[in-house]
Amino acid sequence: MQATINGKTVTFEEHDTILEAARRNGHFIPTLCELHDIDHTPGTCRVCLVEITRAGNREPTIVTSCNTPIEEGMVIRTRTQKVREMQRLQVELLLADHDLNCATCTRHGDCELQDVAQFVGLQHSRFHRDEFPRTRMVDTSSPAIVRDLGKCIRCFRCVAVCRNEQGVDALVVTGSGLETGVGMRDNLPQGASDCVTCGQCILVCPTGALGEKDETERVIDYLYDPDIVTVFQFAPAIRVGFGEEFGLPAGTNVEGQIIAALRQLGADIVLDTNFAADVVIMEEGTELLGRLREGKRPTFTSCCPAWINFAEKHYPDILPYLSSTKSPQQCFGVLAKTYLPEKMGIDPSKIRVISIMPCTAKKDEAVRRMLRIGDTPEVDLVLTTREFARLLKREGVDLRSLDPSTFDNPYMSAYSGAGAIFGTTGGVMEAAVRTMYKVLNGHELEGVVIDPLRGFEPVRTATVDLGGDIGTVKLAMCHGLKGVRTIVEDVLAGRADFDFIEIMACPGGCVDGGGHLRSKKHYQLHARKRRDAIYDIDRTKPVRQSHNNPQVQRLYEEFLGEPLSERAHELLHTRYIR
Ligand code: HC0
Ligand code: SF4
Repeated sequence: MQATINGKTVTFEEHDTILEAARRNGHFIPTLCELHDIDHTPGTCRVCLVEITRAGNREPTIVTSCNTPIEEGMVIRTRTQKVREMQRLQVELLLADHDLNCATCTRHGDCELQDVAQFVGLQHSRFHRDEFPRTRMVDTSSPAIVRDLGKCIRCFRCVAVCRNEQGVDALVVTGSGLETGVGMRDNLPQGASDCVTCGQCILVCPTGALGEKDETERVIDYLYDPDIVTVFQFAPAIRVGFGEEFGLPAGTNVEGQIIAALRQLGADIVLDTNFAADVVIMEEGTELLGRLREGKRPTFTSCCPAWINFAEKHYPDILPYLSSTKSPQQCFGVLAKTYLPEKMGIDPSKIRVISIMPCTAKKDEAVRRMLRIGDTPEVDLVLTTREFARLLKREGVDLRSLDPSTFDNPYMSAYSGAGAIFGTTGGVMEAAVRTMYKVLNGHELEGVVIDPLRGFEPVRTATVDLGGDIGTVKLAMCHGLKGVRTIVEDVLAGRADFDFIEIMACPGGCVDGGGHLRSKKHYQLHARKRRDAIYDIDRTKPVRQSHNNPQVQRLYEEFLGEPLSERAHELLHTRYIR
């Protein structure tokens, strides 16, 4: 089937829209609401206008290309004067109802609305108001996410991703006509809503309407306070996603540059969440073996905080099935304020633990009331990948110009390949198998990779013979909360036959977390490359099992005793709220 776009013949497939055919043939049409990766074409922004003349028809008409099917013999023009004028007017109208405080917006220079305004050649906005009326609220009630409705252009991508990709359905379209907007279900503030703070809505927002709660100012306070000892940790997935913020190819491992950047910022101690991931395996693996011996099945992993929020808010009956082991972020925090000061002779009250995470829900986790040591939070502050980039730019540090550095702390920085693969889906499970096998059999598992647990399918399963008194176990991994809903309902209804289930709330796991860099016009663009980079780290690590991490062995010998010891229980395990 053929049509013409701007005088060139294009071929197309049945059910193609004009926009799809144009894209496939290299013709750019601006859009703000449409997002192909999540099959979202609400037609609300109306900037994808084109002029068409249907076969056998002489009169051209203007249509929105995202939801108009292309037809045989159709003549399409994307750059006529009329199209350009109408697109420009449309963008002017969008800006008339937009808080244009661009210089103070976190999306400044990285905003799809700015891009489109440039594309249509808008040099003056006739309807601009110096003072934007504050009738549209800013919701700061969540510890993790800020919604600034003055910057919302009603594309409804966030509603679509929350409902269709995550199955949480916390966001809804509110009002009608000029009052149309996006709100939380039942008109609740975000902090009191069903939102689980996964941050997937932020990844698709074209403007600054959705973002994390920015904490860069507080980090700078800590860094320049001579009485404070700053202890930084960064998550498994950060090192393979952060380079993109500075223009490096997706999947570049910038661990060494991150260490160097933190030192240049003035960090006192730079450590690694991956070390704590190894500790988690020691605890969670031991806990799992105990539960299997007691006939308790299945056990769900507990390291993903949006999953914990989802379980608590949406399926409280599943909570008894969750591992009690804290996440690596929190195990790190508590050890950095107990074990580390004991070893290094530091006053624990001076320590501030700062995490760099590809995740918005980690902010939520850090303020949970059961994750405190007395009055002090285990983790003082969480920066997303995006905030960490903002911090470096604010402090004038260019990641690309830095020579890679290495960790120098003998207590909490070494990690195994098992700790590294936490950052991608199936990694926690694979890491646990490596250690449980050794515990049960006294020798290492041959061939440490468990292929069925690797991949991108939303649910993956494997049957593994662990040997010893446990024998064969059935494992499952599920990422993306829509699939999680199904698996949880199956477990509660007695329809699921699994021993251990890994859950990651974000589709793709932490390598595609809601705190990572946003890809304009795409959702989950770089997950594959980031995941492959994580597997490369595992492959090249001399130590690939958590129990063989010498710093983990030292932690148990000198501080914790055994996994699940009284001290380990007190520090590394938690409970959930019904
Ligand atoms: Fe993850 Fe984690 S693996 S949740 O995705 O378990 O954020 O990267 O830091 O805590 O380690 C995120 C990533 C972490 C934690 C670890 C786990
Ligand atoms: Fe929905 Fe996640 Fe956004 Fe909350 S953070 S509104 S759960 S997509």
